[in-house]
Amino acid sequence: MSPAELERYLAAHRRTVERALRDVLKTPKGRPAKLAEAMRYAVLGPGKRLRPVLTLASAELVGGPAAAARAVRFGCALELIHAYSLVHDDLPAMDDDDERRGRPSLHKAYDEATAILTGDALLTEAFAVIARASADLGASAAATRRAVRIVAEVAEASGPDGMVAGQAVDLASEGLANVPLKTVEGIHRRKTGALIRCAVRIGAIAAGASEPRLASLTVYGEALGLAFQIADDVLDATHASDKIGRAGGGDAARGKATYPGLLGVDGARKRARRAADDACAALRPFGARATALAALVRHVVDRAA
Ligand code: GRG
Repeated sequence: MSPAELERYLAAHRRTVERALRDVLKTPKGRPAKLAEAMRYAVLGPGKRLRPVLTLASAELVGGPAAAARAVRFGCALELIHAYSLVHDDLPAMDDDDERRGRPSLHKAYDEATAILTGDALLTEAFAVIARASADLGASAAATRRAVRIVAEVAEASGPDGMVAGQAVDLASEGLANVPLKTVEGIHRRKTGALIRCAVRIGAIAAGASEPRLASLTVYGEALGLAFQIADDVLDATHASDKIGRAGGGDAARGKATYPGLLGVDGARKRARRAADDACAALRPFGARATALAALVRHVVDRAA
């Protein structure tokens, strides 16, 4: 798939996601107006929508366009969780960032209490979205098992053994000298990788993937998560000022261990390319139908080349 074709593919999938996100964030009667507005501010700002696009793409690969349509709201739930994590990550008690996605971070646009509550609301609402979307999978015993599995997958990826664990270890190792590569890998596997892996998996689960197909897509998701994080670190190390919404020069400037810091910029790029190769190899069972997912991981790595 050429870069232009990938761009068209991503744009079409992002449009589908944006429509679904707006629908998911419609304000029910009685919700406090400031909270509702802050939730929309957090989610609907200019993001890449990587996680819901992955859920859509994975469901489409396994079950075609109808399966993708049924999976989109599961992907939106992950985007709500991703947005919550960014809002809380920006708080003074965490990374203390004034900007996000090229705009004031939520606690700057509103206030700290609203930022905390908005994160809480987005995390909780994500599970309500999943519960509502589960009805689209049908009422059979198999469909119910898939829905319950999706709830568990999302909770595990985002909770105290997933993203929250990654964030906790990350904060604890800030400013420490000689953080080993293994620790850095563990931080990112849980902090960033778990949600990306989950995005791919829940799309496949919603579409009724066989266990071998799900295992292949899991390897893809893990390798993509690694490539994504390394590319992000390399972009920070090489041209931090070109990046939207990342103030302060990234993790290295905060005294955190990074892949370029540990492996050098060239070593980090090489490691990202190897991860992209692993991701593409995992797609082989799907043949030519997986070209978009293959092109996506190549694109992630090429951005940092
Ligand atoms: C507060 C529990 C808790 C967790 C926060 C993911 C995270 C954990 C913090 C984000 C820190 C960060 C900037 C990590 C670098 C990689 C990353 C996840 C970047 C942001 O994701 P993108 O690039 O963002 O998908 P957009 O804005 O495009 O959605």
